[in-house]
Amino acid sequence: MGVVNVTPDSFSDGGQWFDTDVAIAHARHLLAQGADIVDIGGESTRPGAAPVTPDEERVRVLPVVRALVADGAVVSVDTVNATTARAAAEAGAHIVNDVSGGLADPEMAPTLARTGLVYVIQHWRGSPETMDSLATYDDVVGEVCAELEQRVAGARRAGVRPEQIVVDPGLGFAKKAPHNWLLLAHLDALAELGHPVLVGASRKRFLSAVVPPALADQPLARDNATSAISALSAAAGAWAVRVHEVAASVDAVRVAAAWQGHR
Ligand code: PMM
Repeated sequence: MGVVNVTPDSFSDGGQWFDTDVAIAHARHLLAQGADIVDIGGESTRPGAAPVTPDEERVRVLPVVRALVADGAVVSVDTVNATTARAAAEAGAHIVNDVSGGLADPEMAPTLARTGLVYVIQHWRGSPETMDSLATYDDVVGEVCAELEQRVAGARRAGVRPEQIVVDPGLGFAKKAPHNWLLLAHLDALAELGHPVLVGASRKRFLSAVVPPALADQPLARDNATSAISALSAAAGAWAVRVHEVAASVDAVRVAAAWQGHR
């Protein structure tokens, strides 16, 4: 899953793809590099990012979604807003990627039940403003699994079918570095929830621990580490990895598949 942030202020690629035509060209580039899905987002979830109204979010993402759907691409929309999810479905999108797992907008799950799209339920706590203060766990793997199970149960009560649901541990969302590593090392526990697992580690701050110290503050310097995580996630059975730099992760996932195929 290749990331296209149509935002002026994402932490990892702030502003690079904000123009509609540039965003469409970037998504096409990621698909040409081997992405199976492109994930189009119009709102940065970085703490302190300027809030975006759902109206503005739709102005940003819908033209990009329409162009890529017309190309025949599999399109995901990264949104916490049900109105944007519904408009994206009408524009032909295939997946709604909700980093709040339905907590931000009570209309999200009913909307997904009606549209029937694939629904990525990500774990988070609080909101982008408060999540850092909520990153306290006795047993991060057990608590994230239990909280995701609650989100999934809520979606099911609203009528979402089990085969629509993908779960995501939400690396960096109310998680400190050790929490992210523990969740990665226990992806099998997430898989036991019975849904495909999406992993979004790309360029996140916790990866700065494994890059040379002089590059620690540069998100783009985390791409090699990201592709290593892609290989390990694929080997652990993940359904998809959400990444900014697609080419290396495509190779990494293929390496994992070849490796597993020879066991
Ligand atoms: N991370 C970000 C945004 N959306 N969606 C899912 N499903 N999982 C993630 O880990 C995730 C996400 C934040 O990263 P970005 O601002 O670079 O897109």
